Amino acid sequence: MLVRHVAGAASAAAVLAVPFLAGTAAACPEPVKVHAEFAPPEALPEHDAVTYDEAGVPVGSRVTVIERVSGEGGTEVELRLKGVDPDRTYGAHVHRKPCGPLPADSGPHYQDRVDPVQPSTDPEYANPDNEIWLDLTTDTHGRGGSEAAVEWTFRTGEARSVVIHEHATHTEPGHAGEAGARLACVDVPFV
Ligand SMILES: [Cu+2]
Repeated sequence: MLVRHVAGAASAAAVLAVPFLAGTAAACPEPVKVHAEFAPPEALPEHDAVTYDEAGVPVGSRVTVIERVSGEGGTEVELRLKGVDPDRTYGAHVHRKPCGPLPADSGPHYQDRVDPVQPSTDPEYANPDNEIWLDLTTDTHGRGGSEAAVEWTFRTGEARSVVIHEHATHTEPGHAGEAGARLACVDVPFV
């Protein structure tokens, strides 16, 4: 299930002293944390995490995503997977749209500086400083984790999901940002 720490903090601020709390909330917001079990796409929209490839990301395997925004205007995103293939490298990125019934529904990668040419495969834009890349390699028990840190924050409402891909992310011109099929997706209310 989705743990909306940030939503709770926001509504509490709205009920209490908004002018006083607004400043501190903006400087150091609560982390956004999502912890969910992958389910078939038919489970949408009640479920926050869906798998399109039950061999690579089994139903019942688990995902955790944590976003922390620093006071200096940077963003850290952490991804953890549990119960997926052992000894395997998965690609993973923050995408712009929510998960949907189809793998393509999550849209393109979120980019700080948006490439005027889409789909973006130019390393000038499709790189881990301008996007959030969360590739990870699992251990023998099918657990893995990764972390990305960038010096910018998301435009509100424009980063909505993390997509788990088939293999590691390419970096070469013409293929930068590609990581094969979209195996699974988890909705995250990034701020
Ligand atoms: Cu992706």
